Amino acid sequence: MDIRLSKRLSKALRHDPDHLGLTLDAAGWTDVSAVLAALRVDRETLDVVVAENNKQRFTYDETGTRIRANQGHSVPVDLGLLPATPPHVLYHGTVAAALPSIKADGLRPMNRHHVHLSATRETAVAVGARRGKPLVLVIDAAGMAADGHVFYVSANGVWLTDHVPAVYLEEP
Ligand code: HQG
Repeated sequence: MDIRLSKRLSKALRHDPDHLGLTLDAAGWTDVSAVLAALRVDRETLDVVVAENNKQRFTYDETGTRIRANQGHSVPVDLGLLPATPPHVLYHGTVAAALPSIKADGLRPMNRHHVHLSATRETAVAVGARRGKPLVLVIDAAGMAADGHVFYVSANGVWLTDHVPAVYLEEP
């Protein structure tokens, strides 16, 4: 799989469609034909990225003519995700430098639409390692849900919520 192409696709479908002259609809979809032209790749190459991407970041619609990112957007899109009941605990991978601010404010979505949470510690380690020595926070997701916080799960299994108040974070 072409990792560079995957990263360009993430940028186009999550953060900066304008740069390639693409337009996302309200739910984040755009025409596959426009993506192929903008990225100058053929359909087979794109199919491999969609199918083999290690996080299943992209989805074709049922007709195969449109494509979107499954999560991670900074541009305003409504993925139409339905609330879901989370597992008892979820994990968030970060780095020690962020901890004082996280302890004060809880987890914030920062530039994305939601706080991104992982179902496994292993995934959270990988997420944190993007920024340095990974530090994994354990989140009392069941407690949050019981207190009325809403969770969503993206098509590729990333758990999403608006804010994790610090009280639900287990100190590392
Ligand atoms: C931190 C990747 C200070 C947070 C990954 C993180 C994930 C705070 C950074 C997905 C904070 C935001 C998302 C607060 C949160 N004060 N720092 N109050 N609250 N932070 O990239 O979770 O490869 O937006 O800990 O695998 O790192 O793109 O979020 O370090 O699934 O598909 O602020 O992105 O997926 O960074 O990563 P991000 P994330 P993809």
